Amino acid sequence: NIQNDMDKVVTCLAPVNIAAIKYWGKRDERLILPLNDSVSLTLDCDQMHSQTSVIAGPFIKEDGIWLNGQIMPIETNERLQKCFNLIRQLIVKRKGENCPEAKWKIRVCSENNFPTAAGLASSAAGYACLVYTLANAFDLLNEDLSSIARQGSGSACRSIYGGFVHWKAGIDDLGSDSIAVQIADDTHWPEMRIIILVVNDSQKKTSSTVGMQKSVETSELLKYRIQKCVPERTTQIIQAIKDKNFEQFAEITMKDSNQFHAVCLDTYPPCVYLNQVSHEIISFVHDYNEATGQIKVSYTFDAGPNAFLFILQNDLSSFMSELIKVFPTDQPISSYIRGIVSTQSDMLK
Ligand code: 2P0
Repeated sequence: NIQNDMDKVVTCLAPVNIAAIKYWGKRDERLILPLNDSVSLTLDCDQMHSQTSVIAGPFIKEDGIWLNGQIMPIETNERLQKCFNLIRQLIVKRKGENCPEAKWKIRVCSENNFPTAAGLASSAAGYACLVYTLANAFDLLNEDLSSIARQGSGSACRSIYGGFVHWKAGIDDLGSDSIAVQIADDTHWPEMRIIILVVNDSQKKTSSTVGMQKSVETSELLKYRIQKCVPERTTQIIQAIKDKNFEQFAEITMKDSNQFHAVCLDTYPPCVYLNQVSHEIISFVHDYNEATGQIKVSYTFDAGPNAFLFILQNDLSSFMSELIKVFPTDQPISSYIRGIVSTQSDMLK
C-alpha cells in the first residue's frame, strides 16, 4: 500500500477471543512469555471487536495514539512502544535500513465496540488489531504477527487468528517458540455458539497483568496447575475440538475455568473476580446439564464476573428459554455469530 507516501488511512477490525484453557502467569514479564499453554476461540469480527485506523508518513510530526477518543501517553506505555518498535524493526528487515518508511511517524486511532478492561478481552482485541493494522499499512502481513501482538498483551497473540487457537507457551528464553497457531479455522464446528452474559461491565479492580503477577508470587496451586493439569488438558481439548466432541470440550472448559478462579483465590491477597451472580450462573448450568442428562452447555469466566457460555446451535433456543426465566432481561437477545450469541447488558445486576 505504501510507496513514497502513505496517503491513505488503513483500517482493520480484530475480534476478541475467549480462552477455554486459561493463560495465567508469566515466566518473563518483559517479553510476555507465559507459564502455560492456552487454547481459545476467536469470535467473529462483526460483533465484539476493536477497530483501528493507521496513517503514517513524513508529514506526521510525532507518534500518537487515541483509544476510544482519548489520547494515550505513548512515552510512558512500554507495551505500545514495544509494538511500534517491533513493527519498525520488521520494516527495516524487509525494506533495508535506509528505507524512508522506517522513520515515518505513525498516528493510530482505536475503538472498542464493547466496554474496555471489564474482563471482556479488550486488550486482546486491541493489541491484535493495532499490530495487524500496522502490519497491513506497511505490507508486513506475511510476518509472524502473533509474537508482536503477544508483546502488547499476551492474549492478543490468539486474536491474530480466527477459529480455534493454541498459544504454545514455548521454552525458549527469547520467546521464539511462544507463538499462537490455528487448531482449526472459523469454518470448523459452525454449530458452536457462545453466549456472553454481561454481569457487570465496569472496569475490574485488579488487572489481569497484576493479578497474574501476584498469583505467580504467592499461589502454590498455580504451580500444581501448570505442571500437572494444563498439559494434559491442552492435548485433550485440542483433540475434542478436532473431533467436535462437545461434552469433552465443555467439561474441560468448566474445569479449567474453575481451577483458574481457585488459583485466583489461592493468591495472597486473593483476587476475587466472580460475584454472587457468577456463582448462580455456574449452578444454573450444572443444574441444566443434570436435568438433561448430558453436558449441553458449559461456562468459562475470565478476570471478571461476566459469563461466557458454550452451547451447540441445536440446544440454543431451549436453553435460552430456561435461562431468561431465571435471569430475566428487558434487552432483546440478539443471536450472533458463529461464535456468539448474546450480550445481555446489565441484565444481571
Ligand atoms: C486468558 N486472561 O487466557 C486469561 C484468562 C484473563 C483470564 O489472558 O499481562 O490481558 O497483557 O499478558 O493478556 C488476560 O491477560 O494479560 C488473559 P497481559 P492479558 O484469556
